[in-house]
Amino acid sequence: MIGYSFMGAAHSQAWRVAPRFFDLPLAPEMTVVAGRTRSAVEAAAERLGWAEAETDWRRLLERPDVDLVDICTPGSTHAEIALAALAAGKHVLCEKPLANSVAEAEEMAAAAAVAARDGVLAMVGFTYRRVPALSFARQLVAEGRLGTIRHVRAQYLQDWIADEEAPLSWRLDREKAGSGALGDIGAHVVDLAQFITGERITGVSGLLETFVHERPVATEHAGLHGSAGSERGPVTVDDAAVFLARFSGGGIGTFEATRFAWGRKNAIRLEINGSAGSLAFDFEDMNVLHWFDAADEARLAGFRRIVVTEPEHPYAAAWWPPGHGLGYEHGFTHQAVDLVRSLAAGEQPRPSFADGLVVQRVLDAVERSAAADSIWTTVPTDTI
Ligand code: SOE
Repeated sequence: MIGYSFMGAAHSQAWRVAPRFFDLPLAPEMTVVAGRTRSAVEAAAERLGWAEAETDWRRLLERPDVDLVDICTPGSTHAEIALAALAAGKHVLCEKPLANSVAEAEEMAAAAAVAARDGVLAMVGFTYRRVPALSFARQLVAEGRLGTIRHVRAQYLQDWIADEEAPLSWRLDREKAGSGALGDIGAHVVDLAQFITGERITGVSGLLETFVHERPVATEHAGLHGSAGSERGPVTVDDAAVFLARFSGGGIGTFEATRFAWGRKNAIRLEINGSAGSLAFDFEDMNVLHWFDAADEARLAGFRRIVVTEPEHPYAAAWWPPGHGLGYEHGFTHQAVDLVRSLAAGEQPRPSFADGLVVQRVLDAVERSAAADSIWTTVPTDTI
């Protein structure tokens, strides 16, 4: 694994727990973790359960006892590491978004397609696909229970930079993160909307805004938390993104991504209306999926609150008795399980790098649309 902060910790937990709860055809071994600072990476190895620590990720690629490289670093490093790992014949799991630009994502998807011919496989970490309620939502849509998709309403709302004095973390630096709320969290709902509906986004009209242009520079590595000194630096990404979308099946969508929604901590909210019914989900109540069936007798009809913890639901049988819900980390565990099973079977894991490129193209189209301001129509605000 390369990187050991928030995502590195989540992935480490998944590698450790996956074989304890699921029957896996291969046994994951947490061989070595890489990071730049010796003392910090050694402490992380100890804390997260890795056997060894390295300060140069390239050395991981030379080791015959490394089969899979798990990339948990900022987006600016994904392309270089993933391309080198695939060239070295290592399978790759890469955190989202796949890259910081469409050009990088195209190169990565092309390299992954070539590597796959030799059985070297790559996956991108859109983990929320593996929240049981969201996997189940996809099943319901695939079974035709929603009919033709008319509306997708998608939001990803957080509040960790709503405080204007929150430190300037790497996620607010375009060089490192590629974009702001759009790529960091908007990418997840773009992927989920397409995953659940089984459709593609074919066009967008976007609006991006940066509310706070300068923040105190972080005194230590700052992720979602961290402290800052008196020096200030520029925010170079969007703070919020909204966009309209058209879907390949004829439906339309509205998307919103922001880290300025006070009180919303990790609210991934999806509502999908089809010709035969509706689905609704909120990650802040992540074990529940709401389903409305338009075929129900009118006097009894209403949204059904389905607690997605029955053994018949995706992934649930491996865990606790019905009603004893799962949490954020379990999506990562399911990702590890599915990846190991795909590797053992020699099958392409999903989401593939090609799926990551699909998301990257949507993000890029939103940015281009927002920059062009082309279909934005100004409303006169002068008083009469
Ligand atoms: C920060 O907004 C963040 O950690 C994202 O980077 C993750 O992708 C998301 O799952 C949780 O929030």
